[in-house]
Amino acid sequence: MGHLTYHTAGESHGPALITLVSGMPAGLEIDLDFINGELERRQGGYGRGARQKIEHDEVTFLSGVRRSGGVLHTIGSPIAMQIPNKDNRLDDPEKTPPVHRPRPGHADFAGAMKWLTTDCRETLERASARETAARTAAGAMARCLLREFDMESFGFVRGLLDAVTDVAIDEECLHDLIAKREASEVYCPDEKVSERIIAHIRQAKVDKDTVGGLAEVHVFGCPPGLGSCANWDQRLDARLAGAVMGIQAFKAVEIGLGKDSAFRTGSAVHDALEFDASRTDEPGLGFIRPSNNAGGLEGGMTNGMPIVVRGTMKPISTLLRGMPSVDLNTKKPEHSAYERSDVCALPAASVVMENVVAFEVARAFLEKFGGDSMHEVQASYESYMDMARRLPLEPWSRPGGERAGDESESQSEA
Ligand code: EPS
Repeated sequence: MGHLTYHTAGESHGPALITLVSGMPAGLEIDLDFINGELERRQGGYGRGARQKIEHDEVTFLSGVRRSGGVLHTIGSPIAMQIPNKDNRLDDPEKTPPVHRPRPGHADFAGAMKWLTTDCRETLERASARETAARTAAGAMARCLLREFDMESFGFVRGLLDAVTDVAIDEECLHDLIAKREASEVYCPDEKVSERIIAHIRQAKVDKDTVGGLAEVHVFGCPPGLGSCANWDQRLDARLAGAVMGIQAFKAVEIGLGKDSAFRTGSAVHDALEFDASRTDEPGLGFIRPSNNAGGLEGGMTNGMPIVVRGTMKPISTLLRGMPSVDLNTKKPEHSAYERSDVCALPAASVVMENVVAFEVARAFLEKFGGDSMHEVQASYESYMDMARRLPLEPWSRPGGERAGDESESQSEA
């Protein structure tokens, strides 16, 4: 069994988006309605443009799953998912004309230089945030695995400009938080702040401008020890940062207290450790932290507390009012090109973030507990949790055998 990984393919106005997931154990039940529900949420949110009225994102499986007894489940082979683009017009040059006036902030200019062209079209087609539908599908599939082990990811909009909620996120009120988020057109579980966020987006539209903002994800139920301090690229915080920065338009990522750690001393940052013997059945194994400034990660490994990740999205770079730019053919000053776009895609980005974060947690989970089948994964997980609760363990010895070294010790004694 290889590592859990995924790739995507597809252009914004090509025929379809493709997600290829490999390394998922066999026997995992796939909740197709849940995956499609996440795709639908990603299409929503106040501030979206006209494109979302055209598309209706739904996954079709091309490989890696099978339906038996009415249940869709993985079979251990690579899983290919397809999401069609209804606005499929990339092969019609009249409907997808060349773009010579790069939009500052978009991939247009850097991509044109990279591929040695003055037409930004092909760059912008792949750089488009349309591709996040494919990534959301991968993450939502990974959440089917996490849910089997009582892990859940919750993403929401923290705020934008001066409208930022201080709502506390707690697993105990998760149902209430989800209901409040669902009731908000901007996926913010705070009614008053939602209204202010909407007002800012409306004003940006009037001003022919755009806005970004802050999205946040909490992952509950993670056992300790996911990720590793052994190598930098196995640190889960590093991988989470990479996954979140990989979302189009994200410019910063924080874990837990994040950048505010710079403005406090150590005693006001680090989370004290306590033990409560009545809570050993919980993922934290009875170890309690009165605070969670570390965001559930110490040394790049989960510590049993919820993972907390916050991402900063810059404002959408396609401005109706345009920005000073240069025509790449004439080198003369021009206003940047306008392509139909969103005024704000922060609510959608919070859904993408909720799912890509979950994928990285699932990857780390399978690195620790992985096996070819769900039977093996479950046995490995349960056995580890049982051993962790029984700490300190006796030094390892082969069941029924002698410990390595016993023989030489007895020989030297003789
Ligand atoms: C995007 C431009 C817009 C967005 C798109 C991202 O697409 P279009 O040019 O077709 O109107 O709507 O996002 C999506 C299509 C999506 O599904 O999220 C861009 O340039 O990044």
